[in-house]
Amino acid sequence: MSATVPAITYNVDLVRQDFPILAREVRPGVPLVYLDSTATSQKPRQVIEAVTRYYSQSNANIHRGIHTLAEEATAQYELARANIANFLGAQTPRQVIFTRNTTESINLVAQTWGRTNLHRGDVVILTEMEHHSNLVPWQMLATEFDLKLEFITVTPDGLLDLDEYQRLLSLTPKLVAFTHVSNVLGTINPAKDIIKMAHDVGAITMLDAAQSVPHYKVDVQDLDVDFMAFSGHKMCGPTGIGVLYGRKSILESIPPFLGGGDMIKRVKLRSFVPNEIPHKFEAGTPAIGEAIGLSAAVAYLQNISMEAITAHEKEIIHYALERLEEIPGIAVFGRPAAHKCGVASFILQGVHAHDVSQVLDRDGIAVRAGHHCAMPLHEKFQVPATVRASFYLYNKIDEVDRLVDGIYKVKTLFKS
Ligand code: 7TS
Repeated sequence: MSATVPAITYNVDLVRQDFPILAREVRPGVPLVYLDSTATSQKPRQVIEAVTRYYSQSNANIHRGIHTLAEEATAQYELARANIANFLGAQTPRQVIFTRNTTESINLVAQTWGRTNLHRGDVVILTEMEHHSNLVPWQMLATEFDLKLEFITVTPDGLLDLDEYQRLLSLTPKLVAFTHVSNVLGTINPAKDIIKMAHDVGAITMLDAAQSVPHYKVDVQDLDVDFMAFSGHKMCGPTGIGVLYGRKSILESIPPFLGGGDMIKRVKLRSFVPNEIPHKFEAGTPAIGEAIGLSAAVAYLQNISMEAITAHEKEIIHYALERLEEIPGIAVFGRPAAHKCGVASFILQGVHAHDVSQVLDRDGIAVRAGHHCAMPLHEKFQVPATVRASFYLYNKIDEVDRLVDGIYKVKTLFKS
């Protein structure tokens, strides 16, 4: 083994104590090595307790009642919105719309802004590295409105080809929608530049931040982005809660998404007047406890500091890439390491990704195998499936060693 173990100053053992699930054994005597945070992160007790506290102390429906519990629940839900707006650097909490997840946030934009602003023949630029969430909603719209979808290609190193992007911009697109960080390659895209270039030709921008907001300090005003989507469950928060951030003037100008209670100011039998933002986009009873849980997750991450989390993950991924690349017959996707966040997707010669994952699971190592909802990207690299190990604030260097030992076991078993 030639890789050097980095000296980590970040106290990962202390962080791990906050996550009850990390203490469990997958089977008797087999501790959990959780390397699947890109799919969903684990939850610290601070979040679990915030949700429990809400349901045990303040549970009521919001924006409707004038009794004490309803007022408490409303105040906590709106405070959660304000905390999240502050975390993102938004100008006002009214720019934070609660949704179920990234997928719903992107669909909201497609069905509201998209349906009112895109017309026959309009160009929408996407990339070859998108998660299906940022492909299918636009494909659905493209079929209905006869739009032209164009794609920024991915280089063999797993980067976006920005020269190609520059060429595509001459088509004067109406929208550029792209992922901040690839959930397969770990590539961190130069979002600020991509957004500026889009604005220079008058396009609106939509950023899929599902894999960036949990790991980096993301400032919406610095990025100058028009729409941004992310999920609570990938950033230590509960499932069932996501966010759509939007530029205020655009949110005010577009129609509502779903119809029902809360999204209206007045209703007559044959017509309605929509509510102000953000309520205009939040029809029906929202995920109140989950929004409060997400706010606790944001507070938890801020307390550690996003910069410290980013630095920790960088050390782990650099070590992981060094160690993985020592293994004969392995191919890791998406180098160079400098552009990577804590994601390593690979194939092992002669062994199907699902078999790798299954054998690793016997040793309690949770990785993901498949196309990771990025089938076009896998087609591009001509592989049906990859194995993906992903790292977050609670992962340790010795978990990388256990992964590597596990892969050697797979190789022995399959004689690869
Ligand atoms: N965009 C990206 C970049 C993602 O990684 C994901 C989820 C989504 C959108 C959708 O998020 P959701 O919360 O709406 O489902 N990515 C993954 C993954 O890589 N493995 O499982 C889910």
